[in-house]
Amino acid sequence: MSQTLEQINELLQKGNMPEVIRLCNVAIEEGSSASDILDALLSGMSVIGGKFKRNEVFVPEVLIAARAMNGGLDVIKPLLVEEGVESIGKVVIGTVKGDLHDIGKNLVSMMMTGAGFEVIDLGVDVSPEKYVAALEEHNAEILCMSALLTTTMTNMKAVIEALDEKGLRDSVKVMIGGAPVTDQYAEEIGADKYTPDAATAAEVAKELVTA
Ligand code: B1M
Repeated sequence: MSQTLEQINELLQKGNMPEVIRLCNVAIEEGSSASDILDALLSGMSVIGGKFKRNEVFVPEVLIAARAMNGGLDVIKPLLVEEGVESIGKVVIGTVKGDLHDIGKNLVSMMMTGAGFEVIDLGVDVSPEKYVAALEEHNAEILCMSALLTTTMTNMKAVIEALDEKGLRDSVKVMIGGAPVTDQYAEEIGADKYTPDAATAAEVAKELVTA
């Protein structure tokens, strides 16, 4: 890892958003690839995640690290996203109701855009009604839901039930993901696909619309 990438990793852990943003731009000028910069950001976030788990840091520290992470992601977004790609379909994405974690969801959103999808990002804490309304408004082929909490992943099921009630279930492919989510859970709630990471999610979505 270059010195700049190491600094990005360390400053992200300290939650220093302005410096993370500056150094991401420096790394690009130095010729680092977007995926190398993403690795540096993710590895810094993973250190914070471990410390959070062991009660060595608390919510405020995690929150400022997450802000720095999102700041860095914004810088590399144009590099991750291929320009001038014709839309291959529409994706509605959001983090489920009660859940405020958005870093993974933002990554999925970027990868989907990069794969050529038009992405309608509903943000966090998205109710079943809001997902349904967005699918109806945009006529999207794919719905992606993210959940990071064992207590909120159950809301994915509520969304699928709402789609059923509205008669929309057969017109949309439902993809789910997030740390506590599994293949088995996808099967249990009747989702079409679980994917473990953002890059795989984009690949699978492409397969779904071209199948
Ligand atoms: Co939270 N938090 N958090 N947190 N937080 C976790 C998730 C936790 C595992 C930490 C821990 O205790 N070890 C734990 C959950 C425990 C559980 O339920 N089993 C936890 C907790 C408990 C909480 C609070 C309840 C803490 C509290 O208040 N006491 C609280 C809940 C708030 C709420 O949501 N209502 C809370 C709050 C927060 C912050 C606000 C401080 C902050 C979020 C800031 C933000 O997102 N803007 C935060 C963070 C940052 C984390 C950790 C440290 C990091 C999550 C992250 O961004 N990872 C996390 C610990 C951890 O995961 N190690 C933790 C990086 C991201 C790239 O990974 O989101 O997994 P991830 O996304 C991956 C894949 O999962 C996948 O792609 C990405 C990789 O390419 N993916 C998808 C994600 N979504 C997908 C959707 C798809 C496909 C793939 O659709 C098709």
